[in-house]
Amino acid sequence: MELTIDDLFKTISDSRLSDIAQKVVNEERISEEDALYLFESNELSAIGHLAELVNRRKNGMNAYFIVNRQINPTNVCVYQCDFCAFGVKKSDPKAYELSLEDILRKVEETYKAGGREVHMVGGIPPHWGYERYIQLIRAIKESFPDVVVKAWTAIEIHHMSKISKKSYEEVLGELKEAGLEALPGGGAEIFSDRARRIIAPNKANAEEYLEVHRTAHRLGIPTNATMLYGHVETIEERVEHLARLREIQDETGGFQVFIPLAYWPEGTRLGGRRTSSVDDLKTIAISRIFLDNFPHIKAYWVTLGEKVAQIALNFGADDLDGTIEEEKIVHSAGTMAAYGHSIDRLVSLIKKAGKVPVERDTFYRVVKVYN
Ligand code: V47
Repeated sequence: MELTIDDLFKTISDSRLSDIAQKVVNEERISEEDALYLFESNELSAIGHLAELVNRRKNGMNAYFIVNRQINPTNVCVYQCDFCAFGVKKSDPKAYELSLEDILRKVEETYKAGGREVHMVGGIPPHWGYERYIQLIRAIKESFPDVVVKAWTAIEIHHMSKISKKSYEEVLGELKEAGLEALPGGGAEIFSDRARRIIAPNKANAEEYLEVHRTAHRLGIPTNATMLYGHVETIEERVEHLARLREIQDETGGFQVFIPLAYWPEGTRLGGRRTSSVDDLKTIAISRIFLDNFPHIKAYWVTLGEKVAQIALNFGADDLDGTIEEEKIVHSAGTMAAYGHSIDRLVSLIKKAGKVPVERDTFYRVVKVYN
């Protein structure tokens, strides 16, 4: 039996938490201080209930997934961020680069299996020219016009702008003309300059990441946003990250979904420990409560694992991402999740979490409801 709001208040003995809960019930925005208080609180169950209240208002009982494929054209990367076990130098024996034929073959496999989204991101190879990024999009769209290409993170867009000496607006305009329809959220990591200097000192900074997204929204390209947590960042820095996203979303409304990404340390230069499930669920739930202007929160099964992702669907999240087929980035860092999932598996995970599985497209339009 589900807890009512009255029952929920009976479980809260702490008056500050009760005030925050009242704001959530009244649909008032919570402050950064409130979010910080929630991160410091041990009342996981109450926080989860509040997040689920917000989620049900927005998404009812629907839990979304997509039939898609991730493609990483290369793992060669000039940046060598310490938290990342995927990117390698060109001389590394693990370095690879897919040919255009390889990429089109992968898209074709997914297309034949009913997939209509390609999520394509990679390293930043020193030897790629600007045109290569554009041509890859154009080639996929020419062969598969009804596949949505969600490609290149803000880090890649910033790099393209640097090597082509074009503005973000020009780069994104040319990519859009070639067929790009959405930007993924990768590359945000953590916006704090202090933490970013430790984990990713060389690539685009927070301002640049956010400006790429703002520009994409202005051009009518929807984007996603992420936050990598559980490494060197403080709770204050997590809240600052969420606050910067909320502020831009107030301006543009162009973000579709927020995806908290739990850090996996294996094989990284940064090392450290895995996040706890309590931290994962709390971060999902607080994100749902704080980001009141984001329509969706993703419980990315690759970083959370299936079980925590299922619980997250009752802690404010409404989306599991997709079938994926061959995730490489988080697998390089030790996740024990599968490389991909069948539609049946995702439908079953969602049903067992008590939600209604809804297959969606990139833009959260309903493709099929699995009653
Ligand atoms: O940007 C890198 C993260 C991201 C590690 O937009 C790591 O719909 C954990 O952004 N441990 C790529 N995470 C994945 C990503 C994503 C995934 C699914 C959907 C969407 C979307 C975006 O993975 C990177 C980085 O933040 N990452 N290394 C690691 N060791």
